[in-house]
Amino acid sequence: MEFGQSRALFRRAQELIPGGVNSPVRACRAVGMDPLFIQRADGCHLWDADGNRYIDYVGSWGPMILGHRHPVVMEAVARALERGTSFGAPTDLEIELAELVSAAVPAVEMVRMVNSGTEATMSALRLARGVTGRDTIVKFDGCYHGHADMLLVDAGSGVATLNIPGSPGIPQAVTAQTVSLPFNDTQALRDLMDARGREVAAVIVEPVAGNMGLVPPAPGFLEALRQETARTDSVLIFDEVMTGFRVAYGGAQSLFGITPDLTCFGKIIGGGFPVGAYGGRRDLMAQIAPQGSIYQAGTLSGNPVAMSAGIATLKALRRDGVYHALETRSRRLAEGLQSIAARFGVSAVCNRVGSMLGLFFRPGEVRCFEDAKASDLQRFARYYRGMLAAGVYLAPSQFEALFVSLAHDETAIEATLEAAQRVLAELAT
Ligand code: HOZ
Repeated sequence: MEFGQSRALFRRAQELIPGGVNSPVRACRAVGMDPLFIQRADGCHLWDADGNRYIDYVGSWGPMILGHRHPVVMEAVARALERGTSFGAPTDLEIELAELVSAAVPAVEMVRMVNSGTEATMSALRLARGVTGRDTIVKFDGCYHGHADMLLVDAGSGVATLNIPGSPGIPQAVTAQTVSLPFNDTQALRDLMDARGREVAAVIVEPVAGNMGLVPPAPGFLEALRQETARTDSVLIFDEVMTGFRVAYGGAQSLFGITPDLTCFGKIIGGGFPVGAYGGRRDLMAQIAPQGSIYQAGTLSGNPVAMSAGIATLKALRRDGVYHALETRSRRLAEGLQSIAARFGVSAVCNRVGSMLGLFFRPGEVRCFEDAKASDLQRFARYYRGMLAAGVYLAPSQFEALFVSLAHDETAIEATLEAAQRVLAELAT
């Protein structure tokens, strides 16, 4: 494979853009490569600037659940563009997307559109602090809720990938209000809430952790979060930026049967455009300005083009058989990867919930960030490079998830497994 065009673009990018990228993980440092510059995408495929074609399991880090350039999304966007690109004023489209989200996720009685998952989580936390009059927030190690100051504590995603202990520029006084506990450690949560529950404004969690690789909730963990927050009158926030409309149409909360007070969304609800949202109990959401006094705003919030893409995506996901198809293909991929690794004696464990997967290069279960961090990162990097050379585009970090889309048909899944067979055979040697 030739990468000359990507290399030239990367050189140019580094002159003006820090690290040559607009988000750190995609710089591919953890896998010892330079980033590929993408020229176009279609279905489950990406083409880089040198014309190399890949089967794409990044899917823009989650949003592309229908596959790239899905006709219903392309048509909706084209129709929206006819009307104009941004008005900074309400449109019917915002109501339609809000109705779709609320119908899918009954815990969302009211919802506010924003522009990213980061905005959604920081706004939900401001709301929780505002309504409770408390300052402390509880999160879990290896979960990543965007890059707001108070949340960059033992975080996953790029913070884990680049092994950043805590970012300069964040006042210690801000992170002092954040407690981070081990994911899936129910006892640690109960102990904390026994001791300090009445100081806790909110407990925020990725109900399925997707930023330390993929780590499902242990039985009883989410139930304990619900019980402890209810007992201490603190707010339970599910960060469903990745899992919303992904692991089920109603998100992880419908899959696991737990009702949070607030939910954050992003990725899929924007259909590939920059959208986030937070919503939940009416009595809480009614405290947001201008209905209430807790302030949050945004010029491009509810952008009509982005709303149209989100509406088209959610409507397409409502069709019969969609989540069954995602489940079947994702199961085949996960089981295939696991059995190929076993056949070649490569210590690896594949976690999966619906169409989100993580292959960790280590023996035994991965239940928390400490487990994930004990993976063989060098081996992951070799696997990544091998798969890329075989035409499979994965997230360039052990601490990110893989996303299967409806465009990943049997041919794509089997081609991926054939590539994995060659690469894992080589890794075994
Ligand atoms: N932090 C996101 C993934 N979990 C986005 C990474 C990127 O866009 O580079």
